[in-house]
Amino acid sequence: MSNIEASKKLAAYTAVDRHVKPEHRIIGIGSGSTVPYVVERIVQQGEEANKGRVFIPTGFQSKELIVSSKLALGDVDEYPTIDVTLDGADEVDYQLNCVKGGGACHLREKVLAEAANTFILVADYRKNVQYLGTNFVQGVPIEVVPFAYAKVLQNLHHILGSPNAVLRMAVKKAGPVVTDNGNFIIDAPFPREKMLDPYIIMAQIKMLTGVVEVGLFCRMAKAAYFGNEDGTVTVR
Ligand code: ABF
Repeated sequence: MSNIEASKKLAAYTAVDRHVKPEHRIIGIGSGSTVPYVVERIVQQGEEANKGRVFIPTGFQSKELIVSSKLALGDVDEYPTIDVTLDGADEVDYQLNCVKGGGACHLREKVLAEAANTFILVADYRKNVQYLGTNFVQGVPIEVVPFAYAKVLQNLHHILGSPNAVLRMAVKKAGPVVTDNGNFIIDAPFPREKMLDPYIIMAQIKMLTGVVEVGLFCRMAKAAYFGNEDGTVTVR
């Protein structure tokens, strides 16, 4: 197992051990490559612990994960209050604001984060940054209704002062990426100064007509767990 993979596993296992408690019945399961370790650890809690629990997915990937792990599947429209949701992130800052949506699932991820009494982030050490946009985040993902994408791009260019926001294309540019909700994704890189208080830019983008959800999660997480290369875990 590579160092990065081991770091993801460490973060996920530690977060489950601390936050998925015997009394928790409704559990939100996020997306990405760290979350399978979350589910793996939950399964290790045993059949007795998982009897009567319902697991709510953020998208197709986590739905498959829940079903293949033989856990009970539910949906957020049936269970609008969740005990704890665990999810990955593309970057997390020191105030626990984060960028999500690399996997184009951030609308459902945000609904499950908001529905949760406790929202926990799990990630490897590369995601732990002082300011969003420090490492490899290519931009903030923005889910938009398809017919409005050109207008939203125009408005984003106006807000950003440069035409850097782009429509996310599927592999080999076969066409735009389409989300589980039938929408498109725009990736909008922001200048560093806009990320000092991401809440402001998040609110500004959410006001644009045609925008469904922004991949900035501000002041939502209770804690973030980062697995480090040396086998330690950083908790924020
Ligand atoms: C989801 O998966 C996303 O919101 C985020 O883009 C990504 C993180 O994935 P990984 O755990 O693979 O880094 O949580």
